[in-house]
Amino acid sequence: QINLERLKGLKLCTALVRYLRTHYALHRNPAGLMRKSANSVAAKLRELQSFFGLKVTGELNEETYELMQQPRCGVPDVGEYNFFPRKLKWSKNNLTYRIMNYTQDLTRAEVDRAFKKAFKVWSDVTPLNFTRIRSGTADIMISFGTKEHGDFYPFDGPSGLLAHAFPPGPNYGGDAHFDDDETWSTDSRGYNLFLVAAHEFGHSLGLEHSRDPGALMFPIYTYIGKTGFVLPDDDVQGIQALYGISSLYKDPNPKHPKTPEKCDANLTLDAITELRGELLIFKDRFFWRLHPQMVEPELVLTKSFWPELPNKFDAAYENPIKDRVFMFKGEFWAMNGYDIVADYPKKIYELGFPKEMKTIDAAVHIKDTGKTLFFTGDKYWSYDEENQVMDEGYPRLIEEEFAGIGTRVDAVYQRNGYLYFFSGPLQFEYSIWSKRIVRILHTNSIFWC
Ligand SMILES: *[C@@H]1O[C@H](CO)[C@@H](O)[C@H](O)[C@H]1NC(C)=O
Ligand SMILES: *[C@@H]1O[C@H](CO)[C@@H](O)[C@H](O)[C@H]1NC(C)=O
Ligand SMILES: *[C@@H]1O[C@H](CO)[C@@H](O)[C@H](O)[C@H]1NC(C)=O
Ligand SMILES: *[C@@H]1O[C@H](CO)[C@@H](O)[C@H](O)[C@H]1NC(C)=O
Ligand SMILES: [Ca+2]
Ligand SMILES: [Ca+2]
Ligand SMILES: [Ca+2]
Ligand SMILES: [Zn+2]
Ligand SMILES: [Zn+2]
Repeated sequence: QINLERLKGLKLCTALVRYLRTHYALHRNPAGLMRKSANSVAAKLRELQSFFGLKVTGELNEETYELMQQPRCGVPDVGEYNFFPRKLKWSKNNLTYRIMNYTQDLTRAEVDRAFKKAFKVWSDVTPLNFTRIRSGTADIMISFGTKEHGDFYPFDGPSGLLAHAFPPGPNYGGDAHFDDDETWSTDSRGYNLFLVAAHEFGHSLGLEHSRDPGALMFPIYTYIGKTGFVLPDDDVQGIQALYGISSLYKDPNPKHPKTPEKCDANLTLDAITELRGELLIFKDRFFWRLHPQMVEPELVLTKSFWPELPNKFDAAYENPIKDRVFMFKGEFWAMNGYDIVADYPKKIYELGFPKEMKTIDAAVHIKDTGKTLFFTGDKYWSYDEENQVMDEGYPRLIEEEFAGIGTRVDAVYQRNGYLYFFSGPLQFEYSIWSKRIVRILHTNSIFWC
């Protein structure tokens, strides 16, 4: 008789071992040494969890399993070549590439354009120069292939591994391979060829994976939206450490987005809300997930959770009675857990705001009164959740009710009878019961900095 639980466990275990072999240099054990290898599996699993900023347990938990399901680059997170102290890089700045063959998903012109644009991402910020050749051997040979495609690093059918590339060197060195079992696109469908290629060419030039979830060299694929791609600061620092800065100033966009540092003394926030006991803290393209039992918050790209939503929010709040989270950016969306509720987004005037009002700075729901407070500019509004109407007599001045918190609120949330107002680098702890500020803290103290 087959023990189903055991079978499921074995399958999971096989998937885990495969993942760790592909991405964490877990070596095959000689047959018969299964017990001994359990330790090294746990050690590699700890490396994986630490790389992605997950809770480091050395055990296959749900969070880790979810991460293993995400589409990603096939290059290891800890490269074999990491063991060599020297950095792998090209010793010349004029590099050639050749497109060996094409995918059926796009026209040839679209593929050519995607690769050209992907090389430009790197040549804009370095002295590197890429020239396409159509015959002979190029430094960077580009091809599409499926399953086993000639280099003993087979692809795996749809999703999972998307592509891989070799670090600089002769022969295979620099070459980039794309899994043709994926659906490649020039937009949000399937996988965006330009985005994946820009990442792979980073490897072709000698970059390894970054732990920065905002970096292009982060191993997990995230579609970042239609608006123009700008190379994040972490990648700029990485590539310039290898090749230096362009002597001719070529970089048209000096604003390379930085990933926020939670302990920055000047940290400011965009929005905060609870979601079923977890705190979501929004900042730029990111949010931190803060579990009550965890000290280390997890930083993720907003787009990696909701590809179809804006990447930045103005305000957010939870209504625990309805078990909904509402997130605002011009319009607003309702979330059921992490799922977007149908029929959204809605216009904010549907809540009873004047039509000319376009943005909300901050919002918080107060359980005891059933009211939601909306802050905008130096005023605030009170919304009756039960009757779904804006209360009479609003807006009022923030100063009148919440003296001392200033004239503008970036973000606010409620916990244990206190409102926590964030304004610039400061946080005001306000007692709902005694109606006064009881403490002033730094914004970053929300992370115990
Ligand atoms: C790259 O090629 C251009 C033109 O072919 C040449 O002017 C330049 O000096 C070359 N740079 C290097 C580093 O070889
Ligand atoms: C890049 O290479 C092309 C073709 O060899 C050459 O025309 C161009 O001058 C080079 N540019 C730089 C900045 O080296
Ligand atoms: C493209 O070229 C690679 C390497 O030569 C080969 O393995 C692969 O089968 C080719 N793919 C297609 C779609 O022709
Ligand atoms: C914080 O801001 C002040 C004033 O703008 C500046 O002098 C200081 O360097 C900043 N500190 C950090 C850590 O960025
Ligand atoms: Ca695949
Ligand atoms: Ca090569
Ligand atoms: Ca805000
Ligand atoms: Zn990669
Ligand atoms: Zn390959």
